[in-house]
Amino acid sequence: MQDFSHSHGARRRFLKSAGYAGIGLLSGLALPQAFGAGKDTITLPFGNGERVLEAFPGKRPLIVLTNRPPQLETPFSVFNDGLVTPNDAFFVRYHWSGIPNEVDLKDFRLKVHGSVSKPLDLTLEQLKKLPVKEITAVHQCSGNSRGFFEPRINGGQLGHGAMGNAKWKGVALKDVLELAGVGASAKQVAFNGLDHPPVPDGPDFIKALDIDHGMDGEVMLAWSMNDEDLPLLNGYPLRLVVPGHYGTYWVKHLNDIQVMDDVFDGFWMSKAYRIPDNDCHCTKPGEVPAKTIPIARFSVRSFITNVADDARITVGKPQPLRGIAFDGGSGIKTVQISTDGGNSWSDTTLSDEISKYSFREWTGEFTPRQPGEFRLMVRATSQKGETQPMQANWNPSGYRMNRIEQIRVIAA
Ligand SMILES: Nc1nc2c(c(=O)[nH]1)N[C@H]1C(S)=C(S)[C@@H](COP(=O)(O)O)O[C@H]1N2
Ligand SMILES: [Mo]
Repeated sequence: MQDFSHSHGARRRFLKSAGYAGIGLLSGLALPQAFGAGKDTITLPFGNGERVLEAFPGKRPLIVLTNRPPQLETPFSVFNDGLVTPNDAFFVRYHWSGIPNEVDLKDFRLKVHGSVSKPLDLTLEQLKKLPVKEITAVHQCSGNSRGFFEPRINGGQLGHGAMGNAKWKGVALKDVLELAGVGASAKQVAFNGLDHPPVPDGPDFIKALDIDHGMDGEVMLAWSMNDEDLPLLNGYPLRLVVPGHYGTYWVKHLNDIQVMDDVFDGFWMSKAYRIPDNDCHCTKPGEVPAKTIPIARFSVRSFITNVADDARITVGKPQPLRGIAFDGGSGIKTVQISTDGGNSWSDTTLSDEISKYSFREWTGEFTPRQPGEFRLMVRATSQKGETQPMQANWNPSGYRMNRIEQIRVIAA
């Protein structure tokens, strides 16, 4: 098994090697059923954070949240390897176990129907004849980093690895909808994929966007990710890409688009993936929000990627710092670091913007002047003026986590 968390100096998670689990077995302890026995595991930095690493088809070993359906997290060290997340390291999330094991392009059709004058039934080849578009954009699950909320919140206990940045290639949803002739009365457009619930009364995973959003020219139907076909687990052969918006809208194995004259009220819009309708999209822990709205754009975030928690650094020697920042599409204005608990902040240097939806690289440095423990904090501000809070904005579903991240280093 490839031990990629050691592929460079920095790591953020602690890898327990297979050998470590093996020691228990050899010493005759009753460990055959022990967590991850015989497998590589990784420990996310919160309670019950032990996870197995496993390689699913088309993927390198990733952090397993669930096996059926596969829900896989990207080890954090990958985000220091480059600004684009490799396909084989990209996270995977599904709601239902009825996922396609293979898709034959001979049989695949994209249907566009509902409030349209010309319903469509397109092969992928036909779809590819429309003008081709490309965008580099972050894809992130609403529940990314949920495991860090306190008090803890039900749902997948994710570290920071349910995000990634890729170059998506496909066609504009607008071009497809125009080809189908969208009715003037259309309100929303709903998206369904090939996967299905394993039980008859489970609500199929269907998501909807307002028609104006669907027609903005940015929402895409993508068949390619980083210049390759989509990996099966990331939605082959076609998925929705909704730049700046949480992954819940990025419907995979997309084969059905329905234009609607009403607001779609299926479970995954009217009950799930909703946030408190207030400025912070937050509540006091345990409180039920008075009113909720569907989750939409990413909150602004930033991370230090090149220094691991508890790294040893040298007094008087500049320690290079590097990381990533992104927001919901306004672009990153500044990334600042603090080494004094958030009392003072200094600007870092931003690298060129690949796109306003992409990870943006920042670089800086820190020179410890005396020995001891330091906390390095990183904070991004978007072009819209949105910034990151010191305390997480708690909400009942554990979405939009974007508290200021910090790393402890020890200078000697
Ligand atoms: N068909 C289908 N599409 C889906 C989902 C799903 O369960 N089924 N989950 C959504 C959610 S919540 C997320 S975060 C992303 C995950 O995309 P990925 O697996 O490519 O990372 O897919 C979205 N699209
Ligand atoms: Mo998600």
